[in-house]
Amino acid sequence: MRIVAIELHRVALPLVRRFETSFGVQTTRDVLLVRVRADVGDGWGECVAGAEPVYSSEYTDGAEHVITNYLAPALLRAGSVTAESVAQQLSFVVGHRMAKAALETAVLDAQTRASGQSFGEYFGAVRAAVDCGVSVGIAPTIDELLAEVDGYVADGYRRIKLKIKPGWDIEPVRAVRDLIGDLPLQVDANTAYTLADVDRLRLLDEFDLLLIEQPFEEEDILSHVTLAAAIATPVCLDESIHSALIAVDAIERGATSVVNIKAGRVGGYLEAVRVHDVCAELDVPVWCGGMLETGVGRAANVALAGMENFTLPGDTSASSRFYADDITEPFVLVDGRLAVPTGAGSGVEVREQLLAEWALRAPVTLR
Ligand code: SMG
Ligand code: MG
Repeated sequence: MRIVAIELHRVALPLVRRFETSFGVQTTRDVLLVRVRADVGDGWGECVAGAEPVYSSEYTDGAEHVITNYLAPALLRAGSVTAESVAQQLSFVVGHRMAKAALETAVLDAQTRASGQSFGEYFGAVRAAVDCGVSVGIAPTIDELLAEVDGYVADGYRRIKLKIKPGWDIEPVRAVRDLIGDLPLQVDANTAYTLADVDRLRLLDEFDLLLIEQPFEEEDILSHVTLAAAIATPVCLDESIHSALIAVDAIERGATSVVNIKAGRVGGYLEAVRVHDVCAELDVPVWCGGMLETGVGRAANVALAGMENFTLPGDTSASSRFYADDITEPFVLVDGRLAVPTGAGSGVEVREQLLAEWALRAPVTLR
């Protein structure tokens, strides 16, 4: 295809409840949506970067800057672009995977809409609906945490994930385990611990958790190797996994026995599929992470999670987990699952009216 224009939309969505993690409290999502206008038709992509560089080095304004000044001009100049060519065409820019992923996804959406193929078909999804988990933030009190978890159990979620940090770990996990019985439970530390905490983290073994996600900092594969050898709970990397190459390295070194796959973190869905594939070859199960996506990103995540080796429930919750309404038709949980969209491309439509209503500013068009 030939790309005629690239539109950058900035939209603010209030969260239905505060979301606290070890790196801060979020009450709204400031999202960058990208529309590629091509000779074959349009496509949408969502940039998963947060408003501030406190979770990942990428953040929304930074992503918009690198897209405006480097990535979009390269694709607009390229002449011919396909979803399969984007990564190579953008490889002159180091890093900025979330920004690159947004563009690649928009190109993939345009390409597959034009050919009539769904994202699920393109990725090789083998299931029509995916098991869904929910990620639960740090709460002001254990009682408030239990009330929130109770609501998600009533909604039908098939797995609970608790955010933990030093000072909010053993007690909340014990209370939630007592509340939910044998419903699958896992924890996510978002890099809040150090090797000095190994004895504390070992106390989690008693709660029969599916996994502990990213206890140590992103660059520190070695400490995860040490922890994995010291505790029974499986260690799962999230922030550290920037590519299929790193996934293989971390698995072979014994740092991770389960992998959280997020397309934004690895530079797009094509690389996410490769991470899935290398993990499958190494017999390592994967699950789909979440970045509080709107329906645009959620649709693609659910399609990805339809692949064979996504054997654990993902952070693919319903739109209502974070938002009162969604920028696309909302994703609704049915029996603890979300249906993989079957329409061409991502299979969802951006509601232009809401896009205009929720806009932080007028869209920018790059040509
Ligand atoms: O989309 O359901 C979701 C959020 C899941 O907890 C979630 N994501 O580290 O896994 C993670 C966090 C990162 C998001 S906070 C920026
Ligand atoms: Mg995580």
